[in-house]
Amino acid sequence: MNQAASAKQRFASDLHLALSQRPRSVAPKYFYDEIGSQLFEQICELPEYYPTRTELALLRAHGAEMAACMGPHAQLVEYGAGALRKVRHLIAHLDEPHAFVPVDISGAHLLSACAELQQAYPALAIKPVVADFTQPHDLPPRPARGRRVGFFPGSSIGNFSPAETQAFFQMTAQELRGGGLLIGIDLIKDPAVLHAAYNDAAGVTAAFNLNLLARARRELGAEFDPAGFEHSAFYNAPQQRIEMHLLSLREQRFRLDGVDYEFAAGETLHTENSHKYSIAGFQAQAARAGFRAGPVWTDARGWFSLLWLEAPA
Ligand code: AVI
Repeated sequence: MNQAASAKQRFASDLHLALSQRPRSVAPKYFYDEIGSQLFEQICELPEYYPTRTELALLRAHGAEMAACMGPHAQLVEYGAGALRKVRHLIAHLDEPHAFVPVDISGAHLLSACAELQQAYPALAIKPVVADFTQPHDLPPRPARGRRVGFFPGSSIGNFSPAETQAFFQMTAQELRGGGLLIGIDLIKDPAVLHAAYNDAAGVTAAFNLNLLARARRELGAEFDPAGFEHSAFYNAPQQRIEMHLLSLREQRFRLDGVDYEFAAGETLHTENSHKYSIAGFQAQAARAGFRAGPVWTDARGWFSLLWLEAPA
């Protein structure tokens, strides 16, 4: 079976599983087909969605200090690399970097982003790794002189479950031992700000969420009435997270591969959690995997932070 066919089969079996359980819940990775990835790019530009521009401003203002934490001759590994826009603010300040190693599951996008980056930094050794970084993967050998360091921006960690978060810390503490990790996190704040960020006036986040169902129709031939579902996003204060759901507006049937799934009015398919953190709480979670807290950079409103975490040898 080729890669596309096996990805399609995994989507189908995960969706069957999601629809069979109560409460119904599916992994947010299924947002990101071509259309979903474009919608996410648009979300990052929305006036209400502050994380991307806040993190970029921190990188612009403090990239030199962050690069200094990484040290000379560093091998910089970016997890889930995407368009490679943010990392430029580190690369520009790194002292004779050994190599840049972006790790991403989407090979075609990764390679075209690397080609663009290479034009801006012709002398930089770029060694892309096409892999799911949450699964066991190989990296190029460690640098002889500098340290191996990591970069995980965007508060992407916020979309992980607590178990996945701990697994990520365990994996990176090992992979980056003797180096460190620079990680972006979205902070706990006024729920009204969070609500606006995930319920934008232009309806882009709604389209992003609903694209998961549209994708099931396009790719898997799922049969349902798209008008029967609505985007729902709210702050769950006890769990300190935004939850996104697809809300069934009435009693209806969703058919996948000839199997009928009944939705009651008001029933949801839970599509994403986006955890929000306190700095101390996040550092405590990382410490359980052995990371030691280092410098922290936060914007004036206290909405977003980049944290340096040292990984002991
Ligand atoms: C990718 N991730 C960090 C985004 C977030 O804010 O949790 C995904 C997103 N979902 C809705 N808007 C943006």
